[in-house]
Amino acid sequence: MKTVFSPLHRRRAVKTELDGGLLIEPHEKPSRAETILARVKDQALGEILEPDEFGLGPVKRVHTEDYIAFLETCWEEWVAAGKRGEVIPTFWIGRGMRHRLPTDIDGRVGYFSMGADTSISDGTWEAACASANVALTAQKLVAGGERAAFALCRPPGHHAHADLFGGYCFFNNAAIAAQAFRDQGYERVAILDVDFHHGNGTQAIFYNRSDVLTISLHGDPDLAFPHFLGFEDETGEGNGEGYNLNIVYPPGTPYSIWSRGLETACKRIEAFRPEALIIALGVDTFEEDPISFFKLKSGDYLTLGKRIEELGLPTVFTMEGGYDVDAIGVNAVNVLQGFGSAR
Ligand code: B3N
Ligand code: MG
Ligand code: ZN
Repeated sequence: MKTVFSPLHRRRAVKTELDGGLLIEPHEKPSRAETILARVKDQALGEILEPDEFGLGPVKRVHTEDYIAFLETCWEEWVAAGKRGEVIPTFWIGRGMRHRLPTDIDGRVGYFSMGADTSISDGTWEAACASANVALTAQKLVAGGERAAFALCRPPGHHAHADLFGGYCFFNNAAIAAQAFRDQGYERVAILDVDFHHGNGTQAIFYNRSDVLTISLHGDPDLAFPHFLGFEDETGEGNGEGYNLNIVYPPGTPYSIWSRGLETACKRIEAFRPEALIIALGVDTFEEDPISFFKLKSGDYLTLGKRIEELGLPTVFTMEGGYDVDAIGVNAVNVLQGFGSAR
């Protein structure tokens, strides 16, 4: 399987994450992608390509113009306003307040964010654009006839809404790739999110649509980020009714339980008859992950990859979460090798 990787991910190297009232070293750090790349090389998974440049056209198919413009200039605006630290939102739209985009940078940062966990500094824009290009290049490979491709995206994407950043995400790489398939004539596309966290951005982007099926398996949002979306009664709206599926699990969930939801997801995908599949691939379901609470083991990721391959669909894997850096390479590449081994 070919891997698409951009060294520009290194431009996203923020120093802070607000966690438990402290500014800590971010969990989402450059060594994550470097460790996965090293494992791809070590295992000779296949050719490694740099992404093509697609410009902002495909990004604008998913994200709003005002949000994209904000992301492009927010660091410069922040610095120009005399702020001394990294961009961290402080103020949000509270209940009863107006959804009106302010001029002031503090107001704009709050307007376009879902939390204070995701700092922004110099280079975040370049890395986010490169990450979208990585996903689009993998999509192009698969549309061109490759059975599957691995988009080694960093920063990740599945929390990003059309006009919201947070959960370490800026552009929704999986959604951008899915929309690219649609724009190239694919009638139905499925997105299966196996990251520990709910793919809230992906759900929201396609919630009213029946052409992109969105499924996420994740930690109960009653107990875990993103806290305010991802419950099982969210099934889609309007034309999209029945085209969103959330499967939630409690702390301590092992693969033997998690995989029952995977079976439900696979059955739903088969019934949908998609022409392409996107896997939002997070490995923060791992038993040693520092911010999550499932109990998957490294060997389970081989089994997961094999089950995805059995769907028999052209497949793009977009990298999402996973914070045990010592294991992230083995676990992510195990999914891809499990996929390869089933042929
Ligand atoms: O949820 C957290 C969080 C949970 C536990 C932590 N511990 C135990 C140190 C620390 C943080 N933070 C909120 C931001 C989480 C973003 C999740 C990103 C992700 O992987 N999405 O798929
Ligand atoms: Mg998920
Ligand atoms: Zn995650």
